[in-house]
Amino acid sequence: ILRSGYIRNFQSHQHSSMETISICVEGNIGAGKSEMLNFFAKDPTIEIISEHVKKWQNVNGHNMLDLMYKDPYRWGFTFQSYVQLTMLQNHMSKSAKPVQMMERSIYSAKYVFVENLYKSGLMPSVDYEVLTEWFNWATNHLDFHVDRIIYLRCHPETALERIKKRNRKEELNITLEYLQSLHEQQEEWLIRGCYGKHAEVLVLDAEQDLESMLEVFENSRNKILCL
Ligand code: DCP
Repeated sequence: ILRSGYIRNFQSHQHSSMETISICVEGNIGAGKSEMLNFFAKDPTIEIISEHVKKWQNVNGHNMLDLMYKDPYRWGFTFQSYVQLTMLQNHMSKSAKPVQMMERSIYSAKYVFVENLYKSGLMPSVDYEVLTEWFNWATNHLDFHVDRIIYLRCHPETALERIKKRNRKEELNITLEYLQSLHEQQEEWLIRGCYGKHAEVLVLDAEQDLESMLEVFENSRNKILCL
């Protein structure tokens, strides 16, 4: 039922050429999503929605991201419900430009992070059920669509290397095992389709260094932008 809402949104969009094309960039922590958005930000026909991490680091003075990493069992629900809200705000925002590109989506929040917290015993089942009900309701009743998901696919080892290099203070204790579980969830969702097929998925090999990735973005521009 929850997927039919999404598919309905997706299909109805297919019939309306006037609507903005909505693209979500997905991939593990450290996969290079921000770099991709920075690259496309130079195009005046694309509206970029990023900066989500900054919001999570300062919820009226509270660093939710930090609290979540310090004690996921206590703060996972609070954090993920805030993530869900910020993602919905992004999905619902209207753009005057023909293409809108956003970092992550409400779908990765649920299918990757919430599922992973629950499966690994880091989220009480009552918290999981409440988040699931909110997610089901929002994706079935709110009017937004996603046309394409770009999956920046890299090995968890590569993601860990990049996370260490950028040294975001909340992420110092991220382990390879954690990234492997997130990777598995992404593969379930975007490659094996275990949560249903929502939007068209374009997989890009994100193992390469930044310079090569920028070339990939340039060469795959039309495919990425659904042109
Ligand atoms: N996060 C989380 N739950 C979510 C989404 C993200 O716990 N539903 C966490 C993981 C990271 C931080 O938030 O610690 C930001 O992760 P992102 O992958 O969204 O952003 P990055 O800046 O890591 O992406 P990239 O390095 O690909 O640009």
